Amino acid sequence: MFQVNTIERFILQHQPKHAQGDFTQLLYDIALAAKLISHQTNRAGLTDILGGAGEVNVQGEDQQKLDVYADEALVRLCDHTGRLCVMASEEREDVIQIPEQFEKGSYVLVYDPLDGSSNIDVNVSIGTVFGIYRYKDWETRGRLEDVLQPPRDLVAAGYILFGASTMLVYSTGDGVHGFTLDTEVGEFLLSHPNMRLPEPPAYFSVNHGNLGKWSPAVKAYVAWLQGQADGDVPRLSSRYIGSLVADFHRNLLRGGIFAYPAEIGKPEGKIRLLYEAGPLAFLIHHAGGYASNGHGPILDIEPTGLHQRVPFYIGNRRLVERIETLLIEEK
Ligand code: P6P
Repeated sequence: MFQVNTIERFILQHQPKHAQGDFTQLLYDIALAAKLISHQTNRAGLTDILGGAGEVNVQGEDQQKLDVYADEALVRLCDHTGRLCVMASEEREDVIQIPEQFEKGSYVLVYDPLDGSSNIDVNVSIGTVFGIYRYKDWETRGRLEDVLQPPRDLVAAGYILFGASTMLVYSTGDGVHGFTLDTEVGEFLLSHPNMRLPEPPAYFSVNHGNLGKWSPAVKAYVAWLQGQADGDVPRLSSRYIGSLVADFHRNLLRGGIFAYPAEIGKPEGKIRLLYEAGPLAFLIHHAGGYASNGHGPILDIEPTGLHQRVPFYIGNRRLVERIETLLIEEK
């Protein structure tokens, strides 16, 4: 009999020792949200879910209707279960409190409900990124301090990729595992167990249109990635979709690096620490790779604000460490 491994069965078989039902159920809740968002995303051209929502979010970006839908889906599925004590979303200025009438739980959910949403209307893959922390202090749980934790303290992280198929990839620190949504039965089935970053890497992902905004060290780094500088870099192909989760996922499967460097006048770069760089840094760490802000591990950065941005380099360790060397030499 072939083994059908649903995400529910897999989570139960691999739940970390600290997890009781709550942690496992929280992952189910996220998987359910993924199914709801996938359903809307796949119909995006057929229903009135395309286009702008007519609002600007805390990032100053035009909110897409699917952004709002994905954000609402995660809040409504998670705010009353008694599993969370607080949430934080890319789409909302402040932390999301658990409504008074519900019990506060032990976990903190940080998420970008739909990263790359500017690509929705042109039918390019988009994604949700999430991270899960435990509370800091039981009596005071539910405060900003529970959210502003370094990514190294994550107990789980993952992403959902809405592409040719819908995939949910997550780690609780015991390997990185990928599930593909079987739309016929409405289940996420294990399709990519124990994902490891392959060597040698195949791709590098950076927006060359920003060349004029980079420091000399970053320009030298990108030239090195292009193989123009010296022979010790395997031939890398350039692939940049403009949707972080899609670029990350391809590089995780084929090996490579995604870079969103600091820019002259924008030293913090573009990618958000809490709900983009941090969870992906956790995942790449458990897949054998490395993520840096150009000076050190993303995992060790203590967040100072919900929407803090960081320069971001993530992928095969040797490719990432090169930028750290070049930036030290630039000083
Ligand atoms: P640029 C999407 O807005 C996003 O945050 C990531 O998904 C993506 O990698 C990046 O921005 C693209 O930014 O400036 O190259 O268009």
